[in-house]
Amino acid sequence: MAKKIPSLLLKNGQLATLQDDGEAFGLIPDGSIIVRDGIIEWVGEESDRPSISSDIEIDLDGRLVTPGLIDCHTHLIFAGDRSDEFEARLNGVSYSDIAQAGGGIFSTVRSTRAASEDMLVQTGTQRLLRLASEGVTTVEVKSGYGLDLETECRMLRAARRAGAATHLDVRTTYLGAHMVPPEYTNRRQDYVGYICDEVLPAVVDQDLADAVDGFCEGIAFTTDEMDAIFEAATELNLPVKLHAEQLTDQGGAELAASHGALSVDHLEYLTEDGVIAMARAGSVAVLIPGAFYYLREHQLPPVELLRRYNVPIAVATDLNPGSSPVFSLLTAMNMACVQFSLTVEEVLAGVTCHAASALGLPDRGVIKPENIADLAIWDVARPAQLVYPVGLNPCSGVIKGGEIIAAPEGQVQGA
Ligand code: DI6
Ligand code: FE
Repeated sequence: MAKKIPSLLLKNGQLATLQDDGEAFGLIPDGSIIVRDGIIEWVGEESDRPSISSDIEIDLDGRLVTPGLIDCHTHLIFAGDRSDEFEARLNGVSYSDIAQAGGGIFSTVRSTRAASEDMLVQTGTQRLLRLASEGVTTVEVKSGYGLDLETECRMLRAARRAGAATHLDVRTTYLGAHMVPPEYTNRRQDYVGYICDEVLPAVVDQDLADAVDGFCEGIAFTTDEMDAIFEAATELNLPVKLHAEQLTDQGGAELAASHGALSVDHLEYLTEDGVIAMARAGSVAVLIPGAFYYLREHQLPPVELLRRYNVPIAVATDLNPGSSPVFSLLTAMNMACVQFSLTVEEVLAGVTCHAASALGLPDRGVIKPENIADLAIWDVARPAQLVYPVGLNPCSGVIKGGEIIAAPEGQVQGA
């Protein structure tokens, strides 16, 4: 029998609903939320609230409530450490040079191939809980540090198991096209064939992935190679997304858009044609300020063009051991404001409703009836206080699927 989730009333809160109702943040200044069976039943002004009985009441006492945050791009299942490369980069060696010398992603591939599934689950769980402490309730996790069938499946299973060990929802993405592995050097086409004919069908057979991704870059995969992989993914009914135009313009955004990609990610070198293609396809632009910061990039993503063509913008940590060892979505949000000049409202939409679209999850990211009751409660008076400091965590409560994971002290009554 399904577990009975008590009904909940959250009252006297400032609700940043993210509803598209003309109000900044979809804000309801004195609002309540009624949750039943893990689903939002009613949301609105406290004064309009229907009188209902609920098992548990939380008096928010003016606190801000947002949808549970969504980190829609991470590589948080990995083994090993790359602080040596961080040091080398400080001494002037570039990220691409390190990759071409067999380090970078290859270094993490060696460590991850040697790691047990249990070890990956354990470290992955810790990283998920770190994100969760800042109000994150849904996280996307990519493979891509195994590259062979066995390790890729181990990573995806570990991601799912780590999710199950926490209260978070984990969505998994198969990223076999991260790098051409050493055993396929000079046999690139064979590796693409291996992905399409062997790994992808096995991943689908074992139901391990919710989407397929690739790294379209001078040091990784070409648009033609990604085209073949996306064809194979589409045959198997898996949605696609792409790391594109991070270090150079390869036309990856157009390619991804032509396959109806859920999202195209990074995008520093995105052109206007790429923006137009994404707008037509409805692909979300996932911006990654952590990688921009760590790689000390100078080329900014074309935020003005994304706005002009109404391409939805999401923001993610890209949590990975190389280009973005960022274990905090609030920090990534701050970086997106400071480095990319996103507004507070854009950045909050970028980790809620637009991040949900980037994962193809229409049931979350907005506080509205019929959505899953994933909520974050914050000890702040204004949304800007979420992103203004670095290193402060004002999250004082989390509701996941109607269950209270944490709540402000002394504010819960009932049950
Ligand atoms: N782009 C990134 O930023 C990460 N992967 C990718 O394709 C970096 C992964 C790493 O450096 O380990
Ligand atoms: Fe990435």
